[in-house]
Amino acid sequence: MDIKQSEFIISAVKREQYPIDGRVEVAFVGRSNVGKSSIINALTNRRGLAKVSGTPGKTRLINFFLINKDFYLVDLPGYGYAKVSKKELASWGKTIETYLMHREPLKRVVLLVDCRHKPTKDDIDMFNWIKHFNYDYVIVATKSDKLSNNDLRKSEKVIRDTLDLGNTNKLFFFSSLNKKKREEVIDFIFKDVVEKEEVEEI
Ligand SMILES: Nc1nc2c(ncn2[C@@H]2O[C@H](COP(=O)(O)OP(=O)(O)OP(=O)(O)O)[C@@H](O)[C@H]2O)c(=O)[nH]1
Ligand SMILES: [Mg+2]
Repeated sequence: MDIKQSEFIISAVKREQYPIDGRVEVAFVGRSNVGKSSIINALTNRRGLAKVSGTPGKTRLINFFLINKDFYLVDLPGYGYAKVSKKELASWGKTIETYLMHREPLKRVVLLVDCRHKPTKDDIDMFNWIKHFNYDYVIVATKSDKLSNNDLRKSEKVIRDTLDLGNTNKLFFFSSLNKKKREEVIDFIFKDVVEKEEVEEI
């Protein structure tokens, strides 16, 4: 599949603001600064669709993007940013929890981890949460341009071991900078959850 069309729909905090048209949703989660906004822009080929910033904690709301007029890509606020106040942290947790608690259209969660670091406790907590709520998931390791092939192999082992992934094919390395394997990562993330459309196209 390809992403031919994408548009920003709404920044939401409360449930009442979420789309109600029942279209399938794929949500992106990860630590602040992991490269969530960047990968959204890389996959949609839209430079400024999601705001990228060197300052962590930029995305505080739940952003809904409509893709190919068919399904939603949902950008959740990043976690693990040390400098937020307790009040902000509580409000972040509530925002994410409210969304993940019972979100019927949500068909898959994409957990992003930085390939240069061992997944943090926050990453592991988030991953356990996703599994607890029984969502289907895939993991994308970001910023792969920053490592040599040798270090990428080491990183893969660390990520697989830390998240206890075994040899499942649920892990993919990507760089939003060089966008290598863009088509493959799009298929990896979206294809089987939005497959209905593919079948109809044939
Ligand atoms: N080298 C490299 N840098 C990247 C890549 N992806 C993101 N970055 C950089 O990492 C920083 C954070 O990127 P964002 O996409 O804003 O990260 P985010 O996860 O959306 O951050 P928050 O919105 O704060 O949660 C920016 O300086 C990006 O330019 C990548 O694939 N390679
Ligand atoms: Mg962001």
